[in-house]
Amino acid sequence: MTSDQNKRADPIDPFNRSRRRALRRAAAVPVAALGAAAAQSALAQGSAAADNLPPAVPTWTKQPGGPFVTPPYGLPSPFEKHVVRVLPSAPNPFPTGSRSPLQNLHGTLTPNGLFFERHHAGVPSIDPAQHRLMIHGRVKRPLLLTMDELMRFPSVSRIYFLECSGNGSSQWAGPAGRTAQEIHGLVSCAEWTGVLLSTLLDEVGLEPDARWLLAEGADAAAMTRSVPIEKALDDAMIVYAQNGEMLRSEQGYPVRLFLPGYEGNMSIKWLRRIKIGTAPFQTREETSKYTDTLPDGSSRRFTFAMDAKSVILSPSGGQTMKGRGFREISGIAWSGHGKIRRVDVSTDGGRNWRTAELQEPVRSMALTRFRLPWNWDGSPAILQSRAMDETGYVQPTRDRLIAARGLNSLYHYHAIQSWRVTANGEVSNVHV
Ligand SMILES: Nc1nc2c(c(=O)[nH]1)N[C@H]1C(S)=C(S)[C@@H](COP(=O)(O)O)O[C@H]1N2
Ligand SMILES: [Mo]
Repeated sequence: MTSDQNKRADPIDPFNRSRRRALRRAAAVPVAALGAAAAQSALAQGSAAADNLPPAVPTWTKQPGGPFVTPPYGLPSPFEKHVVRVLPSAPNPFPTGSRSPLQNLHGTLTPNGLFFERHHAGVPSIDPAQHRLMIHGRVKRPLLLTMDELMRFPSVSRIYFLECSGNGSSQWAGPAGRTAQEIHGLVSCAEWTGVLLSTLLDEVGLEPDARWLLAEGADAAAMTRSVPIEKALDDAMIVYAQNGEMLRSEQGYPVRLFLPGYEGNMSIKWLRRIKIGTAPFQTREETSKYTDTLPDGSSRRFTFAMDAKSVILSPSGGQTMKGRGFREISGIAWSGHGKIRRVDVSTDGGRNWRTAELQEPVRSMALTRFRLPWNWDGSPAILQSRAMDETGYVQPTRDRLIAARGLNSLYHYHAIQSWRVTANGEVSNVHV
């Protein structure tokens, strides 16, 4: 087991010192020798690629690139074919969602083609010209908006994560799932563009007794949820674009509700109706679904904001670390209550912790990238990350989460994730 305590006892930062040593060693090896070694290993693997390694000029430099017939809508490099969303591991004749390949992503934004999906009745195909958004109920001037009309209102663009409250739910029962994608891939992050809901509510004029609103989707699930008026008037958005382009069909084209920080199911896709009322509407999704049964049998309801969570993505489950020495431990943290204030990382199963660096700018209710250099000495390790948000809330251990919530819950699992590293570098999902 690596001991971070020993490392801390060293007056000189052990990471910098050993890194300098590693760099000196690397510099001492002639470049040509490195090339020859790499070429030899490529040959040993039966590859004909030796001619493409330095100092040789690779084939792709010797001739012009392909003619300019890139598809009108660009695609990732064919060498990145493996980076795709996956369906849940249990076979399902009617798939209900797909997961983001978190461990293959960089930085904090999720490309639209890799954004996770969760559908209750499939993806409807909606002609924007025939779509309307109705706002009615306890208002002075009800509205029926075309997409063109909606897009004439002043717009905002903001970066937020979206997480399904069922993310990680398989972990309640035990260490199920292999990769970060399989276990935690129901979270993604994007720049959302649309109209603040408060702008539209200003337009319709709320009656003094307006307290809640109902949001309804135009899919076959007619998904409905109640939203408190405070959130609606605060940062709720009526979103039509994501990462610079119109919403993808699977994200709610042509328009969705977006409630920053709140559990994903409240951000109603394919939004067709907002009804203003005086009390919650008690829809199926907030009575039977999306509630958590506590140890005393009572139900936790209207949870709204997702609690602080983090997960190490590099290295993470299913990966194999190639060789000891320096690497970066890196992952994502987020909180539905605001900004991430700090992420601590342990390499010894939670005995010792070091504070990771947070990628700037740290945004409220957005994925936040954390990074920490690690000199892996080749011994077995248990990697963990622990997020703290600006309210002071600390991501709980699995034991603490279960002590507070019991084991009857399906949703809202956000305990510290542990990855076991074996001496041969294999990384797997464990509960400690
Ligand atoms: N109309 C409608 N809205 C919906 C859903 C749905 O099935 N129908 N699924 C909800 C759930 S459970 C989640 S987690 C998010 C997922 O959004 P995404 O598919 O854009 O990731 O949308 C929510 N909004
Ligand atoms: Mo969800």
